[in-house]
Amino acid sequence: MRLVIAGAPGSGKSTFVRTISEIEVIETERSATDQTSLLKKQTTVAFDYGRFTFGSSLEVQIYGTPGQARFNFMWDYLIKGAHSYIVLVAAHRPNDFHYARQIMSYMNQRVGIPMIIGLTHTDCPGAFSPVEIMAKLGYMNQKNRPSVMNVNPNERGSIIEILMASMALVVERTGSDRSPKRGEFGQPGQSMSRNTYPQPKSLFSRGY
Ligand SMILES: Nc1nc2c(ncn2[C@@H]2O[C@H](COP(=O)(O)OP(=O)(O)O)[C@@H](O)[C@H]2O)c(=O)[nH]1
Ligand SMILES: [Mg+2]
Repeated sequence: MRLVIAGAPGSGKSTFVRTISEIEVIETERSATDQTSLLKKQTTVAFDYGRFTFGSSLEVQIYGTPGQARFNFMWDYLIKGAHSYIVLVAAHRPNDFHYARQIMSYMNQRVGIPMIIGLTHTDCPGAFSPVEIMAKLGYMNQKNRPSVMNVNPNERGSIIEILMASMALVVERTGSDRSPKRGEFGQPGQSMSRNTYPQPKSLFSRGY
């Protein structure tokens, strides 16, 4: 199964991949030269790649996207090969919520695969509650919204929980569309019924 981890710079994507991967992670970090350098020295420019195996049979390939929208051609490439994705949102950075929303919209316009919102930095001072964040992300209706979970990218156990939730959604979605063959996740990217919850309007049309 191929899983994409998206989110704003500093939300925890590279840490997520590094913590869980059982192979040496392929990282494409370079010195940040724009406003991201105020947040951290290094930023991902292509993707982070890691791998995790459940039991002996299910291999999850994990691709962390670059956070900055100017690399969104990579988002496009990665998401089209994915079975599901997780958008990390730093719970203590309300200024990033709008951007997270735009990332979700970008992805949802391209694929109809399961998504989970992973709230990171929930242990940090000033962290907003899940209910507040979902409202700020535009999901007012509790019954009609994507899955949301806390995740600490520095903790393996926490990552395994969200990986399992993500796989469960893929299996559920595949099962509701047609009879899945044992061990099969269906085609990445296009598959299946589109997410039904409301999505924010379009973004990054040009030069964001
Ligand atoms: N305390 C805390 N720190 C976190 C959490 N998630 C990520 N971090 C830290 O946030 C920093 C930025 O993470 P990084 O993986 O580089 O973010 P990326 O830009 O999304 O790849 C790192 O120092 C992480 O250890 C979290 O849930 N709690
Ligand atoms: Mg990174």
